[in-house]
Amino acid sequence: MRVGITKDSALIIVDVQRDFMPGGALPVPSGESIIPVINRLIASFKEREMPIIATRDWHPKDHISFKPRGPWPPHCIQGTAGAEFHPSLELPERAIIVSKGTSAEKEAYSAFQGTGLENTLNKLRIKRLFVCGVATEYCVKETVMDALKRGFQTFVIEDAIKGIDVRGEDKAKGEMLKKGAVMTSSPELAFF
Ligand code: VGL
Ligand code: ZN
Repeated sequence: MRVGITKDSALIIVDVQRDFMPGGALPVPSGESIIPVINRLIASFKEREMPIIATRDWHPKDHISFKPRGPWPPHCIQGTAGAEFHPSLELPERAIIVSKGTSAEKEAYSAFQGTGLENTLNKLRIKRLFVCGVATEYCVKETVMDALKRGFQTFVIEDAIKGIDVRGEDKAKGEMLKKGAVMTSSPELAFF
């Protein structure tokens, strides 16, 4: 759907970190393919001085989501190379970094969970969120669901998200649509 990026919009880039990209601990297949698209989005938002928020999974080394307590291999451990943003991601200096999953005993897929993100967005008078990143089935979906619950108009940029597999991606997209997310793509965005 054709969508206007108005002055009350922010870009949210979910978890574009080394560990979620090929070669990392928990890779999204071909995850790096969305990075050039995200870099163009960053340039467009930056040019217009609109907020750019980059989330990162930022776990302590004994995080509850790690095997055998949880489903995942250790990933995005605070301060390690795997937790760094991918080197190809062109994050501007003034990007707002949101760290999540920072408590050992709590899983947090959503960027709104225990981060103060809602407060940050309200202070900036943001009403519309444009979401991209990985993984569609986990952190992208949960972030979108929480944004909708909190009353943000939430747009998912389909050519700038990537999931683990097609079935999971389709299911996640269906769930997001059902709750009111709007699916769009980077060529359909019109900046005002
Ligand atoms: C994620 C699995 C575990 C994600 C984070 O960013 O989607 N997935 N932790
Ligand atoms: Zn994680």
